[in-house]
Amino acid sequence: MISAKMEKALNDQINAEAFSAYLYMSMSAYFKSCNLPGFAHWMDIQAQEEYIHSRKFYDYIIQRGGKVKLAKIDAPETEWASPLAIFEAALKHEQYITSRINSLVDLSIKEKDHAAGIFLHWFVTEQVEEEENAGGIIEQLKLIADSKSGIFMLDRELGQRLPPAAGAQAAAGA
Ligand code: OFO
Repeated sequence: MISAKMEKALNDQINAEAFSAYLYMSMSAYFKSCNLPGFAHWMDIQAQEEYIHSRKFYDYIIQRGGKVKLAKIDAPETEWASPLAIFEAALKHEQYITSRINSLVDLSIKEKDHAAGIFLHWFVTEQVEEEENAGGIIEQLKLIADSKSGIFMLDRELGQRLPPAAGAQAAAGA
């Protein structure tokens, strides 16, 4: 069993991850409207990953005998000034999610909930990758600056991003 406090905190995180999916879907739609299909594809894959994150919390709550309580998802932004502004917003959002995961780990320690602590370790590692991904693209966008051919090349590169399951297999060398 999980405590009522942990159950509430994990349910809140389902909502935060679902909002992440919504945010990246909105960013993808914006890139589509700018005729940048590769950037849009990258954000679509990101949104799929976020859905998987929300499901991990959903499944864990049920596995531990808790009750899943889904809540309303806030509306994300729909307009940004540039590709750089979008990725800066994505990085800021990921840093916020990292702080939430860290608070959940703190709660697991406070409550001596070792199972939750182990479950949350995957997210601690994932957040390192999430911040690195967004930060890396920000660096590339800063180098490209206003170069249209640079944006075109990066769009092609981001369009190669593999979907979550295939990406995990490739990383494992399968
Ligand atoms: Fe972007 O890692 Fe979940 O929210």
